Amino acid sequence: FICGLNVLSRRYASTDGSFHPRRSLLYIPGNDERKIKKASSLNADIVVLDCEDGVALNRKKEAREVISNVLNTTSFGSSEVAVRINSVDAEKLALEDMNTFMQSLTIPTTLLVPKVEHARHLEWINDKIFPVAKTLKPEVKLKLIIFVESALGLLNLREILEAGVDETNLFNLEAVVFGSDDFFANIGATRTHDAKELMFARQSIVIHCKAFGLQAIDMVHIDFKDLDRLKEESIEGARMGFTGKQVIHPNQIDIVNEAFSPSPEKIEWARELVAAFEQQSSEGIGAITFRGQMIDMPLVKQAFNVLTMAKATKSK
Ligand code: 1VU
Repeated sequence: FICGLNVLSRRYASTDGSFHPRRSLLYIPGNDERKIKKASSLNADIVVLDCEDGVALNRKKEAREVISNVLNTTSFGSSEVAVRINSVDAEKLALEDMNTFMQSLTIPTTLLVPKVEHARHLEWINDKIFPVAKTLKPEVKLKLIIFVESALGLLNLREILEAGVDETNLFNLEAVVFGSDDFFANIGATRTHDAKELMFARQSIVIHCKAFGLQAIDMVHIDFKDLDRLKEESIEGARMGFTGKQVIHPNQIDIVNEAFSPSPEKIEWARELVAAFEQQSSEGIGAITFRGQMIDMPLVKQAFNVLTMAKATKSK
């Protein structure tokens, strides 16, 4: 049993061994200081200061300066603070982003890298982007979150993640984000209300992430005034196995946090199941029943995941 728990505690773990829930991942354009400052009073699990799609080409420099300044002067409470740099394809911009942030007094602990399509992109990130961090801040091992936003990225995801979780990397890969809008454009799909045209891609991302012990972050709901659909889509994503969802507006945060948090009933179920499992296995009983059902290890693991998430989000 203990062995099982050790396996579980490695899943989704951070560099420091702790678990960071990322139920809601809030984007803020990096050059919009007003919105960035507002984020410190919001309840997002992770705040993403964006240098990529949320910022026009002629505003990139300004965005870097605003972000560096804000990192040094603003507290974001219990929210994790991350920066989305430009993509591997925009090599020069990505390196300029990284050089600026690593010279800040306070550096972001988590980097988001968009549009990853090949395992060699991960190698480039490790060889070109992270050495900047290693040189300038040798004491910190940064966390990495990557985006899948194209057919090629999805097809190559297994090799990408194999390269990503290599322990010799300079970063700790923790999550994959589904970049649904670029994905739509890339495959030439037409968006429908219930997004059924994305179902295969979403399931595929969940499965790849789970196979490598990573968090899976679901698509963004861009119609930010339609909160009813956001709720449905968030519940659906959580049921599919996603661990969080991207958001673009403060009004989306609470709905998403709730959908990706275990309910009180689920927590009670998990507590009782783990207790029953521990007691009955200590008595040497092989076939274990709980509430009339047979318990096996996958169910115990599920229960343990529920308790881990409940503990991590308790104070939020
Ligand atoms: O009441 P206040 O004036 O103090 O605040 C406004 C507004 O500033 C604030 N707010 C935000 N604060 C932090 N982070 C945000 N993302 C954010 N969005 C808004 O909330 C108060 C109410 O805002 P509002 O309802 O008047 O909305 P706005 O017209 O100000 O803004 C709407 C947009 C959509 C422009 C805004 O929410 C936004 O910029 N969102 C992020 C967009 C983005 O980053 N897109 C790229 C990433 S998503 C992606 O790549 C996949 C498609």
